[in-house]
Amino acid sequence: MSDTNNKFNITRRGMLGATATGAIAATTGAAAGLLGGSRPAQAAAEGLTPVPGDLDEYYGFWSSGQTGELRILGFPSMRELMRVPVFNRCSATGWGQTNESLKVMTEGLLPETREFLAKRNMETYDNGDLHHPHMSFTEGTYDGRYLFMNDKANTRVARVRCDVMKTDKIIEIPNTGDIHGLRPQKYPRTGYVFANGEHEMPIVNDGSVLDEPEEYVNIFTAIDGDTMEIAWQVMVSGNLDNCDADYQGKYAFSTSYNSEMGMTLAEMTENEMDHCVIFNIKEIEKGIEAGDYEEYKGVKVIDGRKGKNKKYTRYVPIPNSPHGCNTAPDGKHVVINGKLSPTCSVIDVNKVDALFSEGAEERSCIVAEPELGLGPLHTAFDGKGMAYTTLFLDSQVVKWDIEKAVRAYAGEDVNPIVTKTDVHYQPGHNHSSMGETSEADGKWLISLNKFSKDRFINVGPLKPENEQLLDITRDDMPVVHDGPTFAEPHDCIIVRRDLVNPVNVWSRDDPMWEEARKQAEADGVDLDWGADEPVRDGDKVRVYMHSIAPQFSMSKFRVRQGDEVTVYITNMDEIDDLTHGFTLSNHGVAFEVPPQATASATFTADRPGVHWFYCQWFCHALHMEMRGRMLVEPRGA
Ligand code: RUQ
Ligand code: CUA
Repeated sequence: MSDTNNKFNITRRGMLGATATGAIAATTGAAAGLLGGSRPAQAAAEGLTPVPGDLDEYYGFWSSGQTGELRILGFPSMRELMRVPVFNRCSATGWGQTNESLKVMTEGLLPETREFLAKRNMETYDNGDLHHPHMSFTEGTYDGRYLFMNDKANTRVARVRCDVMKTDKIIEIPNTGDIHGLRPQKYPRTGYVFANGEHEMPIVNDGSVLDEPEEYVNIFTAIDGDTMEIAWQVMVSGNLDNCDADYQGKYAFSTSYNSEMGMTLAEMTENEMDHCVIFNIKEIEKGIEAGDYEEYKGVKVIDGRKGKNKKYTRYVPIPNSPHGCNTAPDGKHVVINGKLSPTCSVIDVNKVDALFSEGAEERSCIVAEPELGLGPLHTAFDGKGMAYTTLFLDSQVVKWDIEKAVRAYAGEDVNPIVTKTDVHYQPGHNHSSMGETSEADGKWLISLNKFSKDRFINVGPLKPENEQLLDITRDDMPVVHDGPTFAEPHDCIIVRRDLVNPVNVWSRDDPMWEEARKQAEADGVDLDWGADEPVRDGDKVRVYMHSIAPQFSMSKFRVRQGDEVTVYITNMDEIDDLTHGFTLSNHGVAFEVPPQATASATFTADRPGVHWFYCQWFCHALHMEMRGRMLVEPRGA
C-alpha cells in the first residue's frame, strides 16, 4: 500500500476515533493546522474525502438498476470512476452501436426474441434492469476475473471482463421469466453462476397455457461462468427472489416469496410462511448425469418442485415473504431476511446434509431467528461474527451478534442486538467491505437507501437515491458520507483493490474485434494500419483507418449515396489514457477507440454532401483538428 493511502486511512481513522461525527467542524481547525492548513489537508482531516490524488483502498462495483449499466466507484471515497455499459446503450462509448458491442448484445438472444425484435426493427433490447453485480470467486474470495450481473427486465445475464472492464457476454435465459437474484459459486471456484427466475409462468410459454396459475413454475438456472452456457435448470414452486452459495460447494440457497403462487397482492401475502429453497448441487449434477430431466429449448431441466424430488431441493419454511439471502464469511451461517416478518432466519450449513435425509424436520437447519426490527431486507457481515441488516420500514441498520442469536434461539436469555443506526431513508441492500467473501474485513458498510427525501437540494419530482457510508470499526457505526445516485443501484460489492488488476492498453489480438480482423484479412488490409482507400464490395464499402494523435490516417473518403458503409478505426497510440473517438456528424454515429483497440460501426450513407467526422475524445492540443470528411456522391451522379 502506498504512503498516501496510509496517510488517508490513518488520518481518517484517527479523526473519527477521537471525535463524534457531529463535532467534525470543531476539530477541523486544529487538524488542518497540523497538516499545514491547505484545503486538501483539511479534507483529509475531516476524513470525508481523501486528499485529491489519493487512491482508494477498494473498488466498488455498483449496479444501476433500470439504467442498465455497471458503475465502478472508488471506495471509501465513493467517487464514481467509470460506467460500464451492459444492457443499455451508451452515447459516449458507442455501446449498442458498434459492431463489436452489437455482437455481444445480440449473439446470446434466443431465436424467437430476435424474431420478435426484428419486427420492431430492433437488433436487441434498449433497456435492462441490472440489480446484482457479483465477482467470480476462487476458494471463497474474489479472483478478479469477471463480474456477473442480471437483467430482470429482459431475462438476461451478462459478464464483464475485469481486465478491460467491458461486457463480453450477454445471454438470454430460456424457460423462465425475469432473472432477479444472482450469485456466483464461491467454492471451489466460479464455476456456476446461479440465477433466479422471479416471475412464474408456464415452462412452455407459447399461449397454450394462460390464466391457469397452477400450471406456472419457476426456474433456478446454473450458468457455466467460463463458457457462459447454461449448465442446467431446476423447476421450483413459488417465486425466487435472492440467492447465495455456500463456502463448501455443496448447496445454493434462494429466498422464495409467494409460496401461495398468488397472482394478486392479497393472494401473494396470504401465508405466514414462505420458503428458502435449498439446492443440492451434487445431487442435481448426478440427476442430470443419470438422465432424470426433461429438455426444454435445449436445456436440461430437473423437476425440483415442492414435494417432487426431495433429493434435489428442500423447502425450508421461513416467515414471511423473505427477500435477502446472505452467506456469512464464517462459512457456516446463511441469513434469510424476513421482509414482512421482523425476523431473520439463520440456517446452519452443517445441518443441511441432515435436512436432505429421509423424514428430516423441515426447519431442522434453522439455528436462530432473531427479531431485529421492521422490514429486514439484506444482511452484510464483518467477518468477526457480527451481522448488519437493513430495516426498510424502520430506516435503520441493525448490528447483531450471530452467535448470541443462536444462543437466544436455544433458550438462553441473551440479546443479540448490539446497536442500530438511522439511515436516510428506507434502505434496501447493504454491503460491507469484502463482506461476501471469506476475507470480510469489517471496515466499512454501505447502506443503499431507496429514498433521499430531504437530504439534498431539490432536483424536481424525480429524486436521487442516497447511499450512506457507515464506519463499522466503531461500536456506534456512524454514518460518515452521503452519496446521491441516479436510478437505481440495488446492490454493490466492495472489493480490495489488490484483487482487481485491469490493463491500461488493449492487446492487439483481443477477441473483441475478431470479426473486424477476419474481414480485414479477407479484404487484404492490415487492420492495424488500415488502407489508403475505401474497399468497395458492391454497395458495401469498408473504410479502414488508424488513429495516432492528433490524426486519422484518412483526411477524407468518398462513397456513393445509398452505400452501406462500415468504418473501422484502430487506435495505434500505445500510451495510457490516450483514447480517441470517432463521431460522424448528422449520422448518429459515435464511439470510443481506446489505445490499441479496434472499433467499427456500420451505417447507410444516404445524405449526399460533405460530412465531417471528428475525434470526440479530447486527446491532444490539436484534438479539434483531428477530423476528416466523408464525401457522399449523389445517386445517379
Ligand atoms: S433486490 S432491495 Cu433486486 Cu437485490 Cu433487494
Ligand atoms: Cu483524438 Cu481527440
